[in-house]
Amino acid sequence: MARPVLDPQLVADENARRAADFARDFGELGARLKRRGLEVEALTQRAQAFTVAIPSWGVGTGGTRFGRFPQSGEPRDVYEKLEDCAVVQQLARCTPAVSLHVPWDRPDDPRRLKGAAADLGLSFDAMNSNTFEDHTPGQRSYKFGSLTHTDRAVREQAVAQNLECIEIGKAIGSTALTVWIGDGGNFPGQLHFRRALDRYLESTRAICAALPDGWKMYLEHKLCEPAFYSTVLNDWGTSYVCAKELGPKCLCLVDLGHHAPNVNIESIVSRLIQLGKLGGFHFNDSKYSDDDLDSGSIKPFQLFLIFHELVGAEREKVAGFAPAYLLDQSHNVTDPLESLMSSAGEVQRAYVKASLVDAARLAECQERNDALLALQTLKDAYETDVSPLLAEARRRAGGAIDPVATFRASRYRARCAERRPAGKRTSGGIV
Ligand code: AOS
Ligand code: ZN
Ligand code: ZN
Repeated sequence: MARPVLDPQLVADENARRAADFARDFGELGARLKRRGLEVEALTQRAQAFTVAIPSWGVGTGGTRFGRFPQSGEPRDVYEKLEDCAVVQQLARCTPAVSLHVPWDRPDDPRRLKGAAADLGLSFDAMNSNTFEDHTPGQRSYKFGSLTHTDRAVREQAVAQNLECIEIGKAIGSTALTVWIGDGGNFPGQLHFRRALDRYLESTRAICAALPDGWKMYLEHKLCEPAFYSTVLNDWGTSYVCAKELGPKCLCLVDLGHHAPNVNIESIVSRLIQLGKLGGFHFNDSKYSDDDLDSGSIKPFQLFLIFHELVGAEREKVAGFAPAYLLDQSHNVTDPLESLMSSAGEVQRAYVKASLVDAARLAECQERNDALLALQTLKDAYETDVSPLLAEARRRAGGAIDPVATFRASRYRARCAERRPAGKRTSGGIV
């Protein structure tokens, strides 16, 4: 049994206050869905089965290069981060796993960390290596790259860091490694594009060779930042070519903020599914670039269309299709726990809404080239408010009908501020 961080009675009381209105809303949604031939019970069970992981770096306040505004009561170490993740899971009930970032959250005793997580009812998702900044005094610098650096010794150091991640991951029960590098150039001519990619392949091949059986390695491409002229793994096509070259353990990871403006991400997702190389997602939202805003806050229809591709692949039982889902956001102006709870709900919402699509009718529209009715078919699903169904999925699992309101009622952050005095510098979110 997981040790609850918040008093379960408080959650029950908050739910009881909302019970009457909620029951009416859930009943009405059930009736509406039934008229369309959809079963609310089956959909609620689908919602309950859906999960998205939380990044260990997401529970600290994030920032930009112009600064960070920490709030009181932030977690000061990886154990307090786990406690915060457990609060998100207790209320949202679709975030049972944590994705660990090394060295930001390097555990001194991985087995103890695994035990602490299990005590809170949490497990570990993909490991994340960090070779995009210098963190250990005396180590070789990543200023001009890591896995693709011109200096072999720097590349070897970066490979070794990834191997350390795998070792920690083995001890805490993870089965995947996500590799994102900041390697690239700020000036035309700075990098020899082909040689840099050759070095990337050489380094990632060495990492791949160390993956235990049953493990996956996810390659995360990114168009720009911190390098602003070119990056080595710049787009999904390059990522696909590398993943194919590296073999079956290696797959592509799509971070929604890592593409050129207006790129059709859902079509990229469908390509990777078709090519058998879709490994997973970093969910967030953006207006301009890698803004790392809350999922579903800017382009919820895009998120729905991405899930339309994912649910379609699930429905059609595409071989080997089992993508990993993670939130990758920077919470600069909100309480990170509130953002994580509501973002997890938005991703789950997109999944459930995509499950409402009348696939047979859509296929017919596509055959007849009926563009207008095809869009209408998608919109029928997208415009259905499934909020009561999501709330029911949480309630049944012991979570909150309204997670953010319940979190505020718990005064968790204020209580953390008392027991987590500032002083010790905490590693925040993404800065
Ligand atoms: C960077 O832009 C990538 O999205 C990374 O996946 C992630 O944000 C990072 O590993 C956390 O620092
Ligand atoms: Zn990412
Ligand atoms: Zn990013």
